[in-house]
Amino acid sequence: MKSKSLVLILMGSDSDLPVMEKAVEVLKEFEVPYDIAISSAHRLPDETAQLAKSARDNGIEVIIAGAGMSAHLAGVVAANTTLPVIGVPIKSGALNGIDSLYSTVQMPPGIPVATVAIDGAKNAAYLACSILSIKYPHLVDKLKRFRDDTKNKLIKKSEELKKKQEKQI
Ligand code: RP5
Repeated sequence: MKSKSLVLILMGSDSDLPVMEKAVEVLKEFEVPYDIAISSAHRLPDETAQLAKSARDNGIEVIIAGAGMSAHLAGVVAANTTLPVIGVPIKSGALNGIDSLYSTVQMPPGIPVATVAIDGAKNAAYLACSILSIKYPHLVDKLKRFRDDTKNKLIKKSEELKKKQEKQI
């Protein structure tokens, strides 16, 4: 693990990578150093517990954990660390992510997992940036700029739509 990484991204399988890469894109955009690993709660239980237990000492400040089906990864990670854990339920298997959502979000009191939407890896990364912004003020500016950009793009699209509509009348 790189000592400078602030966010640890974990996923239950390499099949989760296409979704979890969305979190990577956001962290890159915000220039937040991260580490990434495949670590299944079921197939690599000891390794997963060890990663979670050692994360704080390794300089990690937020963990993002994505898994599909009977998704216990985020919960097991949260059980083994007091760092904030953001869970990403992944759409996979016969129940299309409803199973992962319930497995990730329905944690018992005392062991929270901040759960985002099914396949919501982007929001997991934005939330990680928000948490980190408490300690790293430059992230506050980046988050504000990002939201302003999003707002301005939408206003522009709305104006373009209006013009298009007016031409059709
Ligand atoms: C979960 O089972 C993984 O997170 C993945 O979403 C799902 C299927 O895993 P693979 O069979 O594709 O490795 O543990």
